[in-house]
Amino acid sequence: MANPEATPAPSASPCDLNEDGFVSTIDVLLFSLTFGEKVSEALPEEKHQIAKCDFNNDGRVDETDLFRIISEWKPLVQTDKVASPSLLKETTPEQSW
Ligand SMILES: [Ca+2]
Ligand SMILES: [Ca+2]
Repeated sequence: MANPEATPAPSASPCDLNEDGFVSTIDVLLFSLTFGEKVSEALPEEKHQIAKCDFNNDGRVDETDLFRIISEWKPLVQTDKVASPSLLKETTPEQSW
């Protein structure tokens, strides 16, 4: 029986784009670089990253995928690798789009 209190495996979320085990600001930053892109129109070298950000596999990175990563984003789990956190400071999970 699965324990509902159990923490899922760190790499379980597709939103963990840099695969460090957390959905953090870095992942949101990576996501933002592909926002609005279509997988079918992506350059070959960008296709993998864009497909990765298309969490619901509908062929493009749009609001649906944004809601998904924000719902999984743990802003408190920050690393010191983010150079410009002020860029993302105004975006909170509570904010309506
Ligand atoms: Ca991550
Ligand atoms: Ca999508």
